[in-house]
Amino acid sequence: MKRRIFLASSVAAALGGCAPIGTALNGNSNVQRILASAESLDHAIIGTRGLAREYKPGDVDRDFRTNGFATPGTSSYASLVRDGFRSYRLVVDGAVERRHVFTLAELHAMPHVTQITRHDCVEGWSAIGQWSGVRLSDVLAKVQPRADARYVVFHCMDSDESGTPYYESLDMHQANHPQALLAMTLNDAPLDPDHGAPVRLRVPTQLGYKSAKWVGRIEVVGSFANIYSGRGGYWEDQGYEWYAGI
Ligand SMILES: Nc1nc2c(c(=O)[nH]1)N[C@H]1C(S)=C(S)[C@@H](COP(=O)(O)O)O[C@H]1N2
Ligand SMILES: [Mo]
Repeated sequence: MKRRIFLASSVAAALGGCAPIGTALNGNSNVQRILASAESLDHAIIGTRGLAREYKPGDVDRDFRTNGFATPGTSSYASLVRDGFRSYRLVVDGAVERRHVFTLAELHAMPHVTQITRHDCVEGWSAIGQWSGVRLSDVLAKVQPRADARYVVFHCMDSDESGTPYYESLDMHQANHPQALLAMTLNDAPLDPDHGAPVRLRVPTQLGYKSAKWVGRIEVVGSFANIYSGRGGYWEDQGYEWYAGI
């Protein structure tokens, strides 16, 4: 894990961020507020609105490796797999006008987009895959984020050895990016359990750890200060940068 953190911060440093300062001062709420506003400045400069490169079918890596926590070993996940995810529900709630619980069929009935993009993991490997699913922005439009909404938090169905769940977050701007998908297929096949079935986030403009697998709930919030250790993601709580733009 130390190695992962080291690699993460060196990647952040290589990207031109001020990782060591940011990490050391992260505990201070005033500093966090300043960093949060600097982050939106970053987006304007780095161009989070810019599009990640899209590739051609011939570029796809047929063997897309898996990484991260093990596929959820819980009995509830096992029963989801057994019934072909018919009992899966995606709860979208929090700072929204109309909380909604989506079935997989409902998600499949929404307009789908397909993109061939590269996934970059901080551990030093990449893979090109063809993903399809619904735009996160379409799902958010359905629930109507309130004026106080600032972040979108993805709660996952897996957890570490001590039982702490994986989670991630994007700000509203990143969440409405046209390439931010709730992916349901990889390389023309329904997402398999190891790649995050039935629904995972795919954010090709950011490092791999942002692309949360096994998403069970999407919570729109004004702040993530009170969610787990308050830094916006499982790995962020261990020291990774929250902003992981490539
Ligand atoms: N829920 C969950 N999502 C996760 C992870 C994880 O451990 N749990 N690992 C992340 C990391 S570090 C990477 S590189 C990618 C790996 O996705 P893949 O297994 O489909 O290659 O998932 C990301 N999303
Ligand atoms: Mo990763």
